[in-house]
Amino acid sequence: MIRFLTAGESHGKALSVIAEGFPSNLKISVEKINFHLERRQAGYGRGMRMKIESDKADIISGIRFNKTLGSPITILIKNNDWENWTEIMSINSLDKAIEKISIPRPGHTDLVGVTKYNFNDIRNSIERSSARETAARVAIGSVARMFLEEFGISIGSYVESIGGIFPKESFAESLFRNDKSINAWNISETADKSVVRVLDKIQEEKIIKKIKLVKKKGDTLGGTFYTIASGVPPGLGSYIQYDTKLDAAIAASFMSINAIKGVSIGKGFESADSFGSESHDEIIFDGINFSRKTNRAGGIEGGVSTGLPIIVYAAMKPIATLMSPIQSIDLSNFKTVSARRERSDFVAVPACSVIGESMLALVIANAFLKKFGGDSMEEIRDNYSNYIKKIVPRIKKNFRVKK
Ligand code: EPS
Repeated sequence: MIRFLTAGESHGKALSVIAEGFPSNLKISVEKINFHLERRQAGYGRGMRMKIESDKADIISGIRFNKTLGSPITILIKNNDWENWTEIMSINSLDKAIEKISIPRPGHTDLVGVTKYNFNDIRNSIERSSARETAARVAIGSVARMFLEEFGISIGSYVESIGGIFPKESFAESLFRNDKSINAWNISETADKSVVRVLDKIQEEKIIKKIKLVKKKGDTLGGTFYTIASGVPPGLGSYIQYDTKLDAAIAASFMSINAIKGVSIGKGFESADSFGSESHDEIIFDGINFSRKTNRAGGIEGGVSTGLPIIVYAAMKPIATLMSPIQSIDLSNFKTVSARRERSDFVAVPACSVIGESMLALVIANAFLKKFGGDSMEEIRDNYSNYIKKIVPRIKKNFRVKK
């Protein structure tokens, strides 16, 4: 189905992504890609780099007259900062010596990177492991969103906590109650109005205060965020194999985002402490469709989508680069030293939530194509509507329900 690869170093010339598997005749708006790229760059607590960059998608292949061709889609995102790094990131070897980095930062890929790839300069692993790479994922994730929007599926997110500061009342409870028809993108639009992407004003003020303090101290913060997909039909994913389960694919994709240390679906860890009667979602029939009284399962049962919103909760650890560094070892002399300081962000949880949206869009688009796949949008639309309108009639027929 959808396969994609990203390439590019943080301070290299550009980032790029090449994706295959999107059908033909999908309408593409470059403005929409740029809109999500801009959302990823935002958030209070980011460092100086985001003042240098202004990420824009440069489409190289796969699209003609604003529609996909079914051929590989390639998108480039220029690194504005590259101009300041042409020597350090030179493709060709230089006559002059370039300063090597020998002090690893705990929590970053510095030590594991040089260990694994046999480098004599930590710069070689910093560049690719940087979260800058996620701009390429957001670019292709935006294409996945445009695909999903054609079928009424929307994706959104908001930040639940930063530095342990939670809202007085969690909005997630209303998601689990399934008490209103949720449009995931509307949640995102509300979150986007906050500089830290939270839904609670008082919480926002407290978080900003804490980030200011952390900046002064030269420390960093992590946090948690919810990512939601609404309008997802029942039947995506499968319970047949470990690698066909939708929740497994979602968890893997979120874990692949830089600095993510925890992922759960629906009530997740909390459900481990509840009774079965308080954990599962009672089945109802509203006269037209099956639904549930609640959505504690987060829209997935047995690896298959239930038709209710998919709810993913993820935890991001604090950024590893500290201006008041913790202990490390200088690899050039094995002496105990403080870890290296380097320009970085203090908090990137708001950006991370936008990246979560992109990964969720890609995973759902992939599962959608697996179920309804065809070469063109028209073919997929037929497959989809045929399935949807026959769900209840088929159950009635199979179970011999009298009219
Ligand atoms: C990052 C370090 C910072 C971040 C970067 C991730 O960049 P720099 O080293 O250039 O100051 O700003 O994130 C991005 C550039 C981005 O686009 O998100 C790191 O070390 O992982």
